[in-house]
Amino acid sequence: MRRTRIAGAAALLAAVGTFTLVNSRAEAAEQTLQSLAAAGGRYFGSATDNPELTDTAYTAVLGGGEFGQTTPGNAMKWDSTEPSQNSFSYTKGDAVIAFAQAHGMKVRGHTLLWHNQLPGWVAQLPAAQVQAAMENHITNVATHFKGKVFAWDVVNEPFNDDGTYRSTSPFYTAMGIDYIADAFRTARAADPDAKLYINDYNTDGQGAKADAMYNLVKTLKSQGVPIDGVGFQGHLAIQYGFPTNMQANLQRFADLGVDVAITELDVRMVLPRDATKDATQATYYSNVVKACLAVTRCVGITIWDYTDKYSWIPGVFSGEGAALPWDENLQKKTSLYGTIVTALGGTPQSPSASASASRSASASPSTSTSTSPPPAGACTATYKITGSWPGGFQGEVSVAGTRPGWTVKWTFANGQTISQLWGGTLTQSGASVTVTPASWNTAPPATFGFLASWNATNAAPTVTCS
Ligand code: 9MR
Repeated sequence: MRRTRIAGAAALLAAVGTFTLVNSRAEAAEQTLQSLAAAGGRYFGSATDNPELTDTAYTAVLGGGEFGQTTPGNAMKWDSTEPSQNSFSYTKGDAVIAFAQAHGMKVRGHTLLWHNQLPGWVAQLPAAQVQAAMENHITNVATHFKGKVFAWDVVNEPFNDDGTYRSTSPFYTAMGIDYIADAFRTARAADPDAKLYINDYNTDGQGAKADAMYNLVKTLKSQGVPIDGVGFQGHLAIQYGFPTNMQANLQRFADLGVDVAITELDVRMVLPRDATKDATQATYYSNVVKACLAVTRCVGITIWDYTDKYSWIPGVFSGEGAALPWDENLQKKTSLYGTIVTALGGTPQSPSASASASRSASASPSTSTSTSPPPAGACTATYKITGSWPGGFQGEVSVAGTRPGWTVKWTFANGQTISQLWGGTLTQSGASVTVTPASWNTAPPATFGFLASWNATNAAPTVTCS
């Protein structure tokens, strides 16, 4: 119905305007991985896990502004959320969501369907009951976290390294490859707003496994299966070489009409570290960041936790590790971090500059007496009319910058009234509109949309973000 009206009124698509107002705090904003990624319209995130959330030195960095996104490493997996059939537990996932919301980070749901970390009862189900159990699991978990995650890894790791399907997946065994389309459709029905991803490792560069994933995504798209994105885990190791043509590989997926994301980046090495290995590792990180930035539809980068203290690597690959930008003592690896900053388009701060900054802060206590410091960061908002028909129009506002918990305001000049808004909370009083983010949408880059009425004139207003 609305589509007809939009098409019929194409001629009225006047006043499509874009107005941007840059908050003056921009210059003062601290440079972080997230602020640099956000300046390019992307997020920079770190995975986390529940046991670590009690480590206050760890959480100070995780929630301290470096990261605008997090992925729970284990909390939302099947063994955690449905340990016995139809008995659901969300305590761990809710704890990660609560931390993220308190620190302006958005959350990637991970993962609805995986052959690992399945409770024993799933493997014991008769084949005829697997589909119903799978759909029940996805429906319950995605419904619980609806509005709190911006994306889901719906299907995780469907392929073997040679590009064949994993026969160890009970879903594949019971349903064949149809389980994948069914999982996506079930997830979409439960949470229509979350971006739905398929996610795998060793697909970062071109090769048999990436080709298999490419062909699958192409088929799913052609069948109208609701898939929005492809996650490239990015578990790299310097001894195995950098993935082949990573940027071109990401781009060919994007060209299928899906988003892409680097979802679990880490770069391990055979221990001990040395200067040569560190330099190779830094190049790998830099190449991944640059590959993502070069692909418009690459929406963000997540490292698989930020510190070697909590990395999964040493427990799985004996004698390997040192894979992350912070070491096991939670100290930033200055050179690696600086390389990532540079790849993101920033300028590494010299250690002496930051040391003198903290010295001068402690030398003038009057500057640190405020008990509630001003919220960090700056933001910009861009208003767009995306469709218009007689009496009505649809709009979209994108928020960029570094400010978690943004507020966007404008004043309509022609009596327009919003009837419905998604992605945020609306207050419209006469002509003035104020929008604050939905809980899952607090960290830029963020978008919200709305439907509104108009008459005669529909000028795009000047929008502010604070
Ligand atoms: O980081 C996760 C680790 O704590 C778990 O023990 C492990 C169990 O398989 O899963 C880790 O995360 C994996 C992720 O869910 C999927 N891709 C590979 C990751 C590393 O194994």
